[in-house]
Amino acid sequence: MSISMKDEILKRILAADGEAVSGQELADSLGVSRTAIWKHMQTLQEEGYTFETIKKKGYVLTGVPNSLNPTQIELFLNTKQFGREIHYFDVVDSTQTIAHKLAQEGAPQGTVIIGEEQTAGRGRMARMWESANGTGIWMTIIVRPDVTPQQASSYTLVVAVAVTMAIKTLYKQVEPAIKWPNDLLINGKKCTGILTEMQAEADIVQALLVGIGINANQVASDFSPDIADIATSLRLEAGEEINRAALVATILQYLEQFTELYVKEGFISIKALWEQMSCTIGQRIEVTTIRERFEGIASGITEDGVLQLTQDDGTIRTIYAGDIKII
Ligand code: BTX
Repeated sequence: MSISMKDEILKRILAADGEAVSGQELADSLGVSRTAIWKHMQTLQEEGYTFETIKKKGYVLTGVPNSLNPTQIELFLNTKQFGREIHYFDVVDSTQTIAHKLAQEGAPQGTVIIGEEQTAGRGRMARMWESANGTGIWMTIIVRPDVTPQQASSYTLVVAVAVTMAIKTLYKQVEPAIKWPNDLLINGKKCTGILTEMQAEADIVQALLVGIGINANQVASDFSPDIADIATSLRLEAGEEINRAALVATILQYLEQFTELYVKEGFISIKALWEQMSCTIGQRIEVTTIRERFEGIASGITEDGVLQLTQDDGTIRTIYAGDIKII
């Protein structure tokens, strides 16, 4: 991704880590006029960055906006491929839609699409995903694993483990639990949803479009009445403002690491971690699929990430897709 002049200036000021950066030196090293630097500084201020200007020394950064601007994410990013190309928008209908298009055009593995706001954020089965402006993380990652379409169905579980690890690493005070297949709950309320869509041909996965929606900085009154009772945010649970850029970078790092493992060794390599983090196994659950509704004990998960349910008469059923309710 080519980096704009404004972002280059920002990177240099951020890298100075609290030391003053001279406007003249910026102008000289970037080969632009002093006035051009000043104009970019004005734009950065409009975006929410704050600076102190120290006479004869230059600019000192005093505050950053809580934004998902790629430059912010890059500061925390420690990956080879994931997040090295980021498409960042103020408002999108759905990051999934943009990801589908970019994947068809050949975007490389690890490409990330982020919207500060989604007007038509979606969950599974055409359900809506509430994605208000600037409070959450609404992103899609394009992944191109060398697996068959059948194997790819367990990838959502890999993503759930990566997001849980990232949250636990940065916010030790919260305990996210994975509710099969794609929710992260904290204290029983939904904080994250994952939607994995696929572009495939017969036996080949062209791309997985991994949509991750995380409620980060919402307060209770930010949720609509529809989800107020079932949703929570990391901020509400952790008791502190969430640095969304740091969280995105940490998720990408875990996701890259687990994806490599998954492609090499299959879901089996992540199964034990998933089981540790799951709040589903051992519970009595009600399963709703497109066709029917039934209940039993969630007794385990297979090496392919398929849920096993033991019914009251002892028969075991395998659940490939559906919604579950812990009862
Ligand atoms: P899901 O079908 O499991 O969950 C959808 C359900 O979750 C809704 O019917 C509603 O009850 C509830 N819900 C809606 N919004 C929220 C919210 N913000 N917090 C908690 N609960 C909510 C889950 O689907 C998958 C969601 C993926 C969202 C990402 S965001 C980036 C990407 N782009 C996009 O359009 N979708 C994905």
